[in-house]
Amino acid sequence: MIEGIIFDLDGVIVDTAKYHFQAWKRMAAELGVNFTEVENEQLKGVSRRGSIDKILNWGGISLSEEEIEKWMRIKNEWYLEYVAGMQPSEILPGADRIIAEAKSLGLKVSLGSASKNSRFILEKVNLIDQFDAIVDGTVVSASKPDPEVFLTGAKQLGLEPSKCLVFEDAVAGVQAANNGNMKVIGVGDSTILAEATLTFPNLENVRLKEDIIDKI
Ligand code: B16
Ligand code: MG
Repeated sequence: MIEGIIFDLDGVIVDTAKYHFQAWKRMAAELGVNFTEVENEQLKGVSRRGSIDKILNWGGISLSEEEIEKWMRIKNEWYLEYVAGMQPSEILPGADRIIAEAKSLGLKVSLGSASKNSRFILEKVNLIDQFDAIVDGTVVSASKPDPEVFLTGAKQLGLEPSKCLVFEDAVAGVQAANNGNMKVIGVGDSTILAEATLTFPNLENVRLKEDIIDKI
């Protein structure tokens, strides 16, 4: 029986990937590297450090540890400028309704995100008060597909992992949930997220109880 829900942030609750893309593209341009939307897709769910390592690798660039730290800081400053104007209207269709449905069913709700900016973003879209726990890149060190972020979420909710259900849009996130012995709802392309328990292209018309909990 499911007693808790753990939501990924980017790609499930909000589309921050487009803001990450703008900021990484700006950094890549300064470094004389072309960075494409196709490449950006591969950064979903990947940590900030993991992302810069990939971009530099694709661009054939090698930087000192100090330079890498500097560019991560600058990229994040740009990213924070872009997300500063986010509004509740940017919540992806159905995400807020599913969170509300979970709470009305008496389920606990946690965030499970790689982002170090998750609290800022949840405040911007007015959802921060809906979460019983927020587990993000500021509290965990291992990246998805390591299950640490979701196992920490289950622990903070006081639940066994097997009683938690994860919502994820990234392959590595789906694998992280499976590695943590949790059922997982893939949000996106069912062929890409084939390892998920169930997938939906988006959450717009999905009902938590009838379409998910009663079926898994
Ligand atoms: P930050 P998620 C992830 O969020 C993003 O998908 C990924 O593109 C980003 O690099 C990562 O957060 C770290 O974000 O730079 O804000 O710490 O999908 O795990 O919610
Ligand atoms: Mg995501």
